[in-house]
Amino acid sequence: MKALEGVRVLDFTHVQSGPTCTQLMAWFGAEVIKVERPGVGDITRGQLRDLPDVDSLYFTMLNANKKSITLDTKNKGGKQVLERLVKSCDVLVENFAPGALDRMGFSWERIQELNPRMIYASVKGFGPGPYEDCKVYENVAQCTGGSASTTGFEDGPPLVTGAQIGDSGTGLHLALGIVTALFQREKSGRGQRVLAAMQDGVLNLARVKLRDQQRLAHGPLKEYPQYANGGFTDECPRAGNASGGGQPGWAVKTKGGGANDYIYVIIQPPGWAEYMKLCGRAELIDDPDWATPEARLHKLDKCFGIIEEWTKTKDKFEVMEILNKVNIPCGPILSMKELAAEPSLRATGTIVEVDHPTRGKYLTVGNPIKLSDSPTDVERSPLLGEHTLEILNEVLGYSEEEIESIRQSGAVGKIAEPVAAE
Ligand code: CAO
Repeated sequence: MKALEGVRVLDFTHVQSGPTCTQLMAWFGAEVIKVERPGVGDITRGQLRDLPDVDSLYFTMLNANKKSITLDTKNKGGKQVLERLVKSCDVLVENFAPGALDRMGFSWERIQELNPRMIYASVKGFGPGPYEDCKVYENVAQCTGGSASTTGFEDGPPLVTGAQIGDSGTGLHLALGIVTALFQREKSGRGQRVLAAMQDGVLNLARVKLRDQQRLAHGPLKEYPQYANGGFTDECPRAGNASGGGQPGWAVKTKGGGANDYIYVIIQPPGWAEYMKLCGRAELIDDPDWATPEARLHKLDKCFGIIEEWTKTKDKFEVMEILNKVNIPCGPILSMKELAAEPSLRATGTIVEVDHPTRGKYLTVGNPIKLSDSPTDVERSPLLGEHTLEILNEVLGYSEEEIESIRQSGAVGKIAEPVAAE
């Protein structure tokens, strides 16, 4: 028995933010029915393809464990099927452009009429306000949520991060909203609206930077490189690789000189003596110009420079081993190539190999949240419309004659051939 078994999700999501949320729900055991436009499907099926005529990794890595039904929801017959789906699902998740579902004829009021227990969850770019009608993609959210203005080096442009905090981050926020609403429904019997705006989600993840904006009014941010190098304006600056916490940190080079031959090191007060012993600079352990955190604050670049002279003589894994032995936290900069090959991530199911009927084997990131009583089995993503007949018949209870008339109406497009069992 899985944690969300018995919960049926009408998955009206596309691209990344919404699919992240419904994929997680599927991994926790919900039955996720992805509704896609006939002939086209989720736009990501065809985006950034690495193989011709095969669902892209973009799609396959975000839509595991789901079923796919094709449905033209602007067609009269399609709307009728959608109504039946709304009545038979617990949760509707969508991330269309603002107003798209209303234009389809499925406003929140209408959904409540059809199914008062429905949880109607949306990702939008912005919450209510001047930008609420805007379409938004990942990097737009990173820029409008405060991440880009605080990422990068002090003398460089704002930077977006590789982690998809706007899309996948907001999908995670939405998933928490949905399960919370399901929990409340246990007591109230009613569904509710759940909204996760991407700007809000990014700002939530950049919370410490709003902390620093307010600290700035009361003096310089001593852990930022600007404290030694130059000064501050009245806006929270970009901190380069400085630690976001209370202890100074930086990425220093290691042996090899490759793009990812770096390790992130942190100087906590008890670690100073250990570092200086390793670096052959024991004379700095008790030198008042170096011995205390206050004395080091003005010359953190020099401190990390001394450490780097030592780390450059070892590879990043050796440095990690040596520093952890003396209780110094650090993190090698791991490339995607290294992560994909990491046996411990395979062993825990965080990286999973999946087989797909047209693509063959591929790697995906499995469920990063582990429940002791609800294990995750990662299954391949569905082909476009693969479960159309099954859903019409087994979930919605349409007879064969009714299905034939739905087909004739053009509501479901061309029905896919059944896929041979793997
Ligand atoms: N049958 C018929 N029509 C369908 C359909 C179906 N099964 N599924 C979708 N459509 C229609 C929608 O109703 C909409 O029609 P209208 O414009 O006439 O109302 C149309 O397809 C396009 O939907 P869209 O506007 O959402 O798509 P887009 O490519 O223009 O915009 C995006 C994409 C992501 C910018 C926009 O959806 C958005 O801002 N979403 C909210 C924020 C978000 O999630 N962004 C993250 C995207 S990356 O994860």
